[in-house]
Amino acid sequence: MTLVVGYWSTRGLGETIHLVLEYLQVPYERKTYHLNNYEEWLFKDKENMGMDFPNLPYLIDGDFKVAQLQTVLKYIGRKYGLFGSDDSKELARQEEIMDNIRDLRYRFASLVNSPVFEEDKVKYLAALPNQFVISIKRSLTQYETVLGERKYLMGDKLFVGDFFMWHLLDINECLDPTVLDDFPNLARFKKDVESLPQIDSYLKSDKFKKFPINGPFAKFAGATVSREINISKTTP
Ligand SMILES: N[C@@H](CCC(=O)N[C@@H](CS)C(=O)NCC(=O)O)C(=O)O
Repeated sequence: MTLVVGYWSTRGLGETIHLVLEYLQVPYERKTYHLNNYEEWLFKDKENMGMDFPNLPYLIDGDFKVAQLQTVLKYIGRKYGLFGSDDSKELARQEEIMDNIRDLRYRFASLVNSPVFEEDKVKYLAALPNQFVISIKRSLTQYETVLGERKYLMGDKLFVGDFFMWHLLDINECLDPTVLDDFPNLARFKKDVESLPQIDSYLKSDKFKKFPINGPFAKFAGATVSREINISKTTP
């Protein structure tokens, strides 16, 4: 059964799911909602797909439909051996990493949508101790330490969180190509993930689009739309 991943025509939150499925070489299709025709999602599929909590990204696996990035990644991970453990402490470590990366992803989203983007970008990229709310670098320091001698975030074995982290690092490098300069372990980790044969060929293929990363209202790497977006509209 071919899986279906639904998402906007941006890298956004959908890309990590693509990366995991490309690594696994699991057949999947993309249902891409183009921002120029956002009504297809908002006023058609969202209401009619029979999902309990319709959102983007979503995954369809046969008659099972589910949304929420973390949930989708864990579902795929459990199904194909890239998430989960019989050891509740190891499982909690996997969950902790996933939740933490999600927080960092939201921090990136807050930055790129900030009305004072340039000002906030300076704080985001500063490694000052009093910038914990907004700075990415202090959080990257934690990952640098966790990686230490480990090849991947949980050790020698890949898990879905590694792909989530790769994507987070990649979009931050798009924002500032020097962001990993002080983090040799993270830079090595990023290269290791992109050197996996399946990921290497995916990143070189036409399927992978580095940009746009964000929606049309973002101040950085946002999608270009050729028409007005009026999301207050309530009827098709
Ligand atoms: N917590 C959700 C957030 C999903 C979300 O905000 N999706 C945005 C795109 S990044 C969207 O446009 N959703 C479509 C909708 O709200 O109908 C997740 O992690 O999947």
